[in-house]
Amino acid sequence: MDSRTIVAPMTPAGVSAVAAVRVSGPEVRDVVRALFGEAALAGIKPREVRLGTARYPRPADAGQGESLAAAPAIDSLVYVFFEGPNSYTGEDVLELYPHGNPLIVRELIRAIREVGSVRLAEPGEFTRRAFLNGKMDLAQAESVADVIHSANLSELRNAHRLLGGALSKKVASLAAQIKDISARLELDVDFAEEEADPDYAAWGDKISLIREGVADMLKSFKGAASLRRLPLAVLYGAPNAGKSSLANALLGEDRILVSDIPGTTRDFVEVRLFLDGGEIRLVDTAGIAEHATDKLDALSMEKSREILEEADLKILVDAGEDEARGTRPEARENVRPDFIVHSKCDLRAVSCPNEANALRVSSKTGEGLAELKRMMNSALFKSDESAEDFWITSEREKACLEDALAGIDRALDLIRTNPAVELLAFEMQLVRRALQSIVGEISSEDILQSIFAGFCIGK
Ligand SMILES: Nc1nc2c(ncn2[C@@H]2O[C@H](COP(=O)(O)OP(=O)(O)OP(=O)(O)O)[C@@H](O)[C@H]2O)c(=O)[nH]1
Ligand SMILES: [Mg+2]
Repeated sequence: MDSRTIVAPMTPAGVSAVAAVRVSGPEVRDVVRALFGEAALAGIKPREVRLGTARYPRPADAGQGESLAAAPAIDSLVYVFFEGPNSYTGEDVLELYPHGNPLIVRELIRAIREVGSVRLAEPGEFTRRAFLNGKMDLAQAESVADVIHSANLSELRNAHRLLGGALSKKVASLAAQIKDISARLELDVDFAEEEADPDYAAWGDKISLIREGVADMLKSFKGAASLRRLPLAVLYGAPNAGKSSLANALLGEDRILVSDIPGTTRDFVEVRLFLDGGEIRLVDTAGIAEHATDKLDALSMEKSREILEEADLKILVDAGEDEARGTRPEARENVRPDFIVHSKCDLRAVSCPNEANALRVSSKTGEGLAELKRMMNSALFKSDESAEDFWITSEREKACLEDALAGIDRALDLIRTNPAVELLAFEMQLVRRALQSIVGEISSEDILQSIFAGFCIGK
């Protein structure tokens, strides 16, 4: 990848109030001149918000007499110039905020590409340049993608912690401890003749402590599969218990068919619900009766059972009919509920108490709905972890930590056999290198390629 000036839209294609386009590289000043004229370039100040009319650049061979004002306008827009190294990428950067019409964005980018040797940016190329120019380390660069793709508040907080350098700091501290151990080991190598055997037990204790730090980080790993998956809450219970009515009431709209005929819902119905902590999948299932009335009924109930197996939160909707029949609702299909909703409480007297894991709710009057949402939120989204807590999300970082851990275990094995100090020093070197590659102190072109290829254009 070359270091030519790059341009890309930062916002998705579509109609919006405002769009954003970013330009980065050595020819940014030429772009300002071409779009806004010589006077605009002469008066430009870094980080100053300006309003201007961007015009199609004049062809290089245009006569001197032609004024720039004669060129047709692309859009009147706001723009900001950042002078390197004080910019996102560390290079000169121009950000433009035209009206959010894809046609304008396309024309603007086309015009910018006519300047010098400006080309379209590859996915993630702005962030890649930020890394190469020392604006952030590799772990932070990877967390930029997490910030963009976080699906709920706790993921977002974690991504911000990583971007703030939480992982980088921890890695740096472990690498420093290893460096310290290595230095002492080397001293031992130098004075091996004069001194007694090295104190292997003391080395072992120190290395074990480092092992704990590495193992903790590894344990925290949550891969993309678990991250991108929205939490799943499932409503289940007897036919006619009011499950679909409850799903509608939670959504605040009549999405799902409701009737007083038991067996109204056949296929399970999935909707998206926004809770305070983020978006979840809410599934309304077909009622599970004690006996299926026909083949279709049996199939519906089978589907309900299947989706219950995947659920993060199983909410039993109980209208009190099981109780009236003398069976326990909790025993329904042997599925243990995480929570019981005593539904239709507007129809019932005090027969349904509010307990720790149960709630009186009426889809008709709205009683208990806000409380139910709060409870679903706290069950599905972990509330504030301490500020130092974070989890790692990158497969690459996980692999580096696994390498480090394997090296540490080899070192600990060696210690048990009273080895030559050189061998131990060598293993610790490898561990340190594995840790350093997390933040990109040691990285190859292939690794960079695979990391930034997963980014979106314009980031
Ligand atoms: N008064 C009152 N009636 C309710 C309430 N919730 C549901 N109902 C009524 O109970 C009947 C069944 O409601 P549904 O929401 O279709 O029940 P369901 O559990 O989805 O039923 P199936 O899909 O057949 O398993 C309908 O006539 C609803 O109007 C409530 O909170 N109060
Ligand atoms: Mg239903």
